[in-house]
Amino acid sequence: MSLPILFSRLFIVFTVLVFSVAEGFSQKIAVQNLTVEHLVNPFSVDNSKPRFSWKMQSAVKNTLQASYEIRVGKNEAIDKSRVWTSTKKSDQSVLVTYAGPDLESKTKYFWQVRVKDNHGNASKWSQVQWFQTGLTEKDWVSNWITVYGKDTSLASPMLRKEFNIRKKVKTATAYITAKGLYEARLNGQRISDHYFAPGWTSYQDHLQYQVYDLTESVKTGLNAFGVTLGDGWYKGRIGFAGQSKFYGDTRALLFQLEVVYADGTKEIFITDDTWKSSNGPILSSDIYNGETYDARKEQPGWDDVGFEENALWKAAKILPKDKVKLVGMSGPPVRKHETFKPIKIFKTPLGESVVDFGQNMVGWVILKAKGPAGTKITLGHAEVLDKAGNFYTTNLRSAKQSNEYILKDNVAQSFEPHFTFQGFRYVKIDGYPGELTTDALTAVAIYSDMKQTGSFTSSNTMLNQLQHNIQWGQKGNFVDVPTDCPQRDERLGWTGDAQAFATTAAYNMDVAGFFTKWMKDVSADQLENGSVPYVVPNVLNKRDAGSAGWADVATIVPWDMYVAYGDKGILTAQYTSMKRWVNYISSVAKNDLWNSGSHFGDWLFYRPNDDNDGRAAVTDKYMIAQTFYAHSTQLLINAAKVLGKTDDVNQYEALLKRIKQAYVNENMTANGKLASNTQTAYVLALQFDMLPEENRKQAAERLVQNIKDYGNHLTTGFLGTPYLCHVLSRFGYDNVAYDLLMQESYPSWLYPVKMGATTIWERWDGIKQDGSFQTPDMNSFNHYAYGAIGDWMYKNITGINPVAENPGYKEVLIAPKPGGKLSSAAAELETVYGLVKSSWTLENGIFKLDVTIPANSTATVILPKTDKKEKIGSGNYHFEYRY
Ligand code: RAM
Repeated sequence: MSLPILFSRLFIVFTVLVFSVAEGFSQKIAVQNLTVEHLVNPFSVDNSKPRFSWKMQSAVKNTLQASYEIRVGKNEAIDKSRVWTSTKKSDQSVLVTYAGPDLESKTKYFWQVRVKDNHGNASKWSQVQWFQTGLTEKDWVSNWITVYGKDTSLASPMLRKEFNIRKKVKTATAYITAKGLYEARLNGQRISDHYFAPGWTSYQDHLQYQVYDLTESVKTGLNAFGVTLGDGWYKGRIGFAGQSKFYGDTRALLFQLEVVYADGTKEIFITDDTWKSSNGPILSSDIYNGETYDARKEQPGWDDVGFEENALWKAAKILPKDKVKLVGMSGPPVRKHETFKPIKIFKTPLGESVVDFGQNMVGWVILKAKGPAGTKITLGHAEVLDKAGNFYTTNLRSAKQSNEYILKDNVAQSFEPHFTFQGFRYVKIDGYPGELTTDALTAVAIYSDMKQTGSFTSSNTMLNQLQHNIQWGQKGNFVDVPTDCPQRDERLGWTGDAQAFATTAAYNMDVAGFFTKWMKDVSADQLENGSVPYVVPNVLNKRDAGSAGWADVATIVPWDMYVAYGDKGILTAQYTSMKRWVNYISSVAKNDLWNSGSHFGDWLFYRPNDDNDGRAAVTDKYMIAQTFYAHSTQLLINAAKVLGKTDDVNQYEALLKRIKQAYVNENMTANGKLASNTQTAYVLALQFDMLPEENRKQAAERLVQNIKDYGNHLTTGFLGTPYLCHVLSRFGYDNVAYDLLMQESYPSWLYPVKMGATTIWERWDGIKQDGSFQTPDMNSFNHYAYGAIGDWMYKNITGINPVAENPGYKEVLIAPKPGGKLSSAAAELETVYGLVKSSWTLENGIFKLDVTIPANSTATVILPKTDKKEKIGSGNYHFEYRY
């Protein structure tokens, strides 16, 4: 057969199955990656009916789970300590609900699972994993304590206490939380690698506690606990109005250590007024401003046994009981991640000593120094250098972002801050004794411990840098709460940014737990009338709420998480909040038209200055609001369908029809032109199906014309941007979507890349073409919103799509769309079923596609440029044909 004939038709050259079988397994299938409530071996499960997930590994193609058997017991010998077994013919392997007898609080349960597949293979029992239930209200027997007198000092108080562990220990478990932040130490060592505990929640409503297994760390006899408290979000500066003490003015600690001795007896150690407190080396520590640390004030041994408390150590004070609800962790803790060494140490034209770490990141610098006592070293942090190459901090507004270390006598010391973080690539160092070498400096990135699940690469290096920037925008702004920016005096949970970026976030990393936690805050901070704040946790004014595209986070994120992770539970948990938000809009709408209230609109859209009136890309805010009214209503209907709420489905379907009709009456001419003739107007109208079927094609044409009129540039802001390329693709304009994506001149996604960005910028032109900056009032260089294009890249370039009807990638749609002169692209996504891969090359007119689908999942592959749809099961597949 000659080559042309060979390639004349589509055919599958070969299908190989690559599989990995865990060492020691001779079985064809195995069960791995066990999680409970999205987390690996969680410590504080509050859900009385926790949900179990696992992944199947199979050596056999087209594998589905046919049945499972779960068992839960009270110790590792599960069979002998069994509390629940469930055997079911079912292909469910994600979030299977516990249905045994009531679980006891503060108890560790062990579990494992085994499965059979559709080919008659059986797995062995999985490894034993566990989960621990949280404390109930009555389990808390400890007291909130604070410092002696009033908590007025800027310094971080240290609290200490020695405990006598009288006998051999079976288990020792510490439950800790704080108002403010805490760092806990036992016998001279930090007890965990968590940072910023207890995390930021809507503190007026609920506060998280952490659980630490200290069985291996406590010793028989005396043990010393030392806990340092920081201001954090609770008491420090928060919000851009310069306020502090938003949640309270008194930092406090709640600590409970529960010991079970080997002989079965129990003892509980608590915080009370026998604890002592004193100030130490942290003279001040503030999230925006940074930390001042005076090593001369260290009290060596304060966190260990045998320390002699001098007169400065005063009895701690017990605080009255309060009503704050204590909850377990439903998301991951913040941890340290990548470290960076300087790529350059240099002097700026102004003579500043500056270090370049090569990556705009969030975290801090670990500094080594040695010098005469009293030497003060200051580390300033900046994201960028200015046009002249000098250190630039004006865009930080009033955030000082600076750490100060005061040396003790001539010993080598290593410093890092405790209760603050900085957004930076460059560090300016003043007062360093001796020569500054790279050895003295290490930058460390900190963020919520989300596993990376996605990767995307292509033959275009600028596109790859864009993907890198999107991922670093996510890392820097997913520090316990999804924030807009991590560096200036803001760092708030802006709801609009979070909703815009959520689907992209769920490709890059496992954000199931992260958003589960934050959505509880969205519900908690929802106003009585159902409106949703601009920021969550809400530290702005109560009435700062109800902006279209921001408040809709209440419906958008739960739905996105349901689709990405197959988590029906988040819809159940958020349903009331979703409905309250839609009902709020209805309550302020007149004749089904939402044309009141204050809205950010298509925030930071392109404002051309060469236009007649400079308003060509302005989209009417109420017109936008109406599209989000429809979108939120649609998502509420979707959720109601999943949850079987038929009455709601009917009621809101009728409402949705009226909303769309009202939109058309108000905003569309008889010829189908929209009141605002902008990209965002057409994008939102098409994305949310606002227009009658017969008007859509021409609307898409107008959108394309508008893009052409701007010389293949986008003009969209925060609300239009996430959907822009999706709408183009949906209406057959992949080529135009690629033109926008590959556009390197401003405004475009690649313009900042060309300007050397290592993260996503807040504005399309944070740094202008002449090297000058946009207004310092609002010019973050680490802001993920425009990174929402990542979703389109995964879904369209490499073609990895979830299928909402069968969420969590139980069913996958692989529909790659080559274009943009790319000769290859590849993406991987670790889903809740396992690894999905799609990679293609297009060379010499031959298109080759490799696809991997995990066990217990199926896929449809739509091969580009053919009408061919392939239904496939799990396994690895190769497709190849002339393109
Ligand atoms: C600024 C930031 C933020 C945005 C709000 C409306 O604070 O740009 O990202 O959501 O404005």
